[in-house]
Amino acid sequence: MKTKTVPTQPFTDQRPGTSGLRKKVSHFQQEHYLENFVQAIFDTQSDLGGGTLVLGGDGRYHNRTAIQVILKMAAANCLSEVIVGQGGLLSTPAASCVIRKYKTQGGIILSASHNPGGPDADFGIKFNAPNGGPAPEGMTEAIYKRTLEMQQYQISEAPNVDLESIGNHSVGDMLVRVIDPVDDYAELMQELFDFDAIHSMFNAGTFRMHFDAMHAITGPYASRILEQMLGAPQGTVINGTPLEDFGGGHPDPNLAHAHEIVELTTGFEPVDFAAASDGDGDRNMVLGKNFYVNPSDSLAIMAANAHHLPGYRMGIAGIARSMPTSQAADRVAEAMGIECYETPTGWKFFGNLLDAGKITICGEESFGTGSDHVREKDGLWAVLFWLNLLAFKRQSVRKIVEGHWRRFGRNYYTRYDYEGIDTNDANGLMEHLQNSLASLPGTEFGQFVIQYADNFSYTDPVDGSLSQNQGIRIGFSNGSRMVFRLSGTGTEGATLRLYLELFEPDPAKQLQQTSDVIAPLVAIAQEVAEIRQRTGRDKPSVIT
Ligand code: VG1
Ligand code: CO
Repeated sequence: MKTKTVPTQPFTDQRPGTSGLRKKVSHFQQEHYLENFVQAIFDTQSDLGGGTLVLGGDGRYHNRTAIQVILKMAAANCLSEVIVGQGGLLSTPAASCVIRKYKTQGGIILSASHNPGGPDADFGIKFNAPNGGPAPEGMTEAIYKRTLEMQQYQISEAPNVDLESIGNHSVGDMLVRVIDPVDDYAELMQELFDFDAIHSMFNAGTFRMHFDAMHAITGPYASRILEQMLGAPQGTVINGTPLEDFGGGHPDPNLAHAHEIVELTTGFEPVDFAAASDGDGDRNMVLGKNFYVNPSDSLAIMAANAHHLPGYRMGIAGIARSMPTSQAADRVAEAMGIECYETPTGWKFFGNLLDAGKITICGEESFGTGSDHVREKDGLWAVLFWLNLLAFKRQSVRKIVEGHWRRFGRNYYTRYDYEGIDTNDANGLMEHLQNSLASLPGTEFGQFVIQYADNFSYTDPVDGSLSQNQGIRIGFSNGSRMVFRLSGTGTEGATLRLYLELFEPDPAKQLQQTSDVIAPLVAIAQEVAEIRQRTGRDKPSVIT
């Protein structure tokens, strides 16, 4: 095999964000752009030389091209083996599962997750460590530093690999093992959940559900597991064929973008249960009949009920939630006498806690929940968790959630996203908040009195690493809270996220409209952050 050394120049914009490097496809198509980043991974992860890499993506436009490039670079960088999902497909949680199961030296996942796909949309790449989880900050910083000094990369001149045929292939001396992308993941799910109980629930014929794969990666996984293994009727999975542009949609499972599945839970003959996942299969939205489960509540409910399910029968060691996620999980942890850790946004911060056995269940408000079974959030896992819980409790989704509120209190919660605002305006708003922190405590807005205001920083309890500047928190004496932060996954301008939360312990007041309850906090947020004046926006672009 001939190997080429290609001269290149550094790009200065390859610092990974919340979850890898995400840019427009056209940006990735610049000569050497992808190659530089991949070479930086190989240069900094010395165990990959002579080792095994897992490779796959969510099937979006540019996935196949990128996979062929990475395979040739892997061979030229002396890897001994690459495990690839058939067709270049692997959901993010499945990639994590495969990395762990075959004890590889890491994985490269090609995805921009919930961002739209297609020639004019987004692409992304991230490295996952040998524990199966997203590279921690120290690692992503090392990769970024390396990109800044990149002068050359290695690539083999071998022909493309046939990604369609399962089995062994090669690029020069390197083995390329094309695997079924679903098999290992499906096997793991069988170990965690009571498939017989779920099967019986479908068999009884009275329980109806739909799953919306949003033309993204979870189609093949959901069809195999829900329809073939668990006996759900054919057609349970909708939009199940992965498309390079996700059918022109926005594969983000929330009330704004996944309206097709929401409509199946409302209106004429609503189904009992519905769910959707995102572009790369790590997010989930869960719905009952005429009922939406807030992701923060979902995390708390999972933590409170995990011990009912086979994979978690021994109980859970602890819980973690990202900082902006509601404090519903904290109340469960308190009741169970276990720890609830508050981490910065992004799954990479859960890795150490999971590895150290400090937590079993973790999640984020952004439709992400997961456990120690892999090191990524896991959309279909969450759906199976809920299905198993429904089969066990024989109650509706609404009953389960309302019962949880009665027991633990309800954390009313909502998130406002102001997308595509001017970067300078966004930075100005955050700076203004930062400068107000000292003067805010004690300020009264009607019954709301600010108790604390800070910029969240996190010291990892396992390795002591410090992550600063992770978002502005403003807490009130009645337990309410608001959080401001800028997104680290967007590819256009800036996105301001405002997270609002109000705690209601009184069961008689737990069944109100979230928007009504949260309204006073919206007004306070506007006043404190001067959102309208600084961004020119009267209202958010997305409310979840
Ligand atoms: C968003 C979410 C965050 C999530 C991240 C990756 O990040 O808020 O909770 O971990 O996306 O999810 P940000 O920086 O835009 O707020 V995924 O499914 O896009 O990999
Ligand atoms: Co995702």
